[in-house]
Amino acid sequence: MIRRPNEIWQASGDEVTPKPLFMNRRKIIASAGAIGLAGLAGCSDASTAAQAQSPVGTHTPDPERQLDYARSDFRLDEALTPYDAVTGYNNFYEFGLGKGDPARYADRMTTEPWSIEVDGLTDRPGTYALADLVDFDALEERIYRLRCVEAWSMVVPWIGVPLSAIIEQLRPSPAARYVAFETYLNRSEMRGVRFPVIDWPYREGLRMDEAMNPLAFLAVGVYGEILPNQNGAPIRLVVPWKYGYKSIKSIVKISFVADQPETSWNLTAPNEYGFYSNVNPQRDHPRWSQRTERVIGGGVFARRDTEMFNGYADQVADMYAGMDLIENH
Ligand SMILES: Nc1nc2c(c(=O)[nH]1)N[C@H]1C(S)=C(S)[C@@H](COP(=O)(O)O)O[C@H]1N2
Ligand SMILES: [Mo]
Repeated sequence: MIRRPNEIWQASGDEVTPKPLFMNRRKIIASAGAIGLAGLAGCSDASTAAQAQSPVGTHTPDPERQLDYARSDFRLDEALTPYDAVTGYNNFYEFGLGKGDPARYADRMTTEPWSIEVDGLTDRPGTYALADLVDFDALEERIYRLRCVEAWSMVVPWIGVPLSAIIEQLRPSPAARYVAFETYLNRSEMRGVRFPVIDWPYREGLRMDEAMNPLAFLAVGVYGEILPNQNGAPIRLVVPWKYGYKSIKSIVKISFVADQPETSWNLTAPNEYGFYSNVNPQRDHPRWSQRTERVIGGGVFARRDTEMFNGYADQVADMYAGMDLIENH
């Protein structure tokens, strides 16, 4: 992957936690019941207040893009990455290699209507409209850390549904041991695909037990609103214990298969990017260390130690019992 020294978020000079971010966090904690409401004057109706208020940064919420969702238990008690970084510092190579390219060019992608083709080892193959697959009355918010393989991370409030709910609805047969995903591909809308950085369309996959793990999530929103195109509208995967590239964006195809599917980065550079791609500070990338990570939006020098499975070991380590995680990186 290409690394840019002049990453735009780093250059923006935003080195302190903005005040709205701090307030937002307090309201979220209050609504999750982690602390009482005492001392939070003005925040008594915490959950609606948190949902209605302006997300962090300069962004003004667009009433047309607001989603209804419930909070859930999947959250980090940490400062959220500012809205402007979550939606302005992206990897979506279909729109270019620069971190600012997706925010600049992804608007050209047509996301409505959107359908998803389902094939392979399932009782319910076919072409599904987005609303037939995702129950928009059952959305929840999950705050997950996204740890990019390029050794930076963000803390993001996603809105969506568990991947397991969708898979159960699609009834894969017992022979389906993996699930594969494909991203939308349109040469006239995606200026980055003329570069053969990878063999388009972008492809990813999970073992079925990984896909059914309660942490695996399909996001349709972020920061209380419909996903912006640069974050993978209208639907993208979020697999928080794996490097960010597993979290495939703008999904148009789901296939249930018996054998381990091909995945884009593994095809491109197999010694650098494996199929599993679990976050692992013990296994350095051949060209850089994975022991620490830069905290996006936390200022130029903000770093943290990378955690095994990105901090989600309690929920996922069992799935890899007995596996050599250096070999199976
Ligand atoms: N289709 C597609 N999905 C993708 C990518 C991509 O280039 N194309 N980049 C991945 C990488 S490397 C990361 S780190 C995350 C970034 O998600 P974000 O921009 O929403 O933070 O998206 C992943 N999903
Ligand atoms: Mo990434």
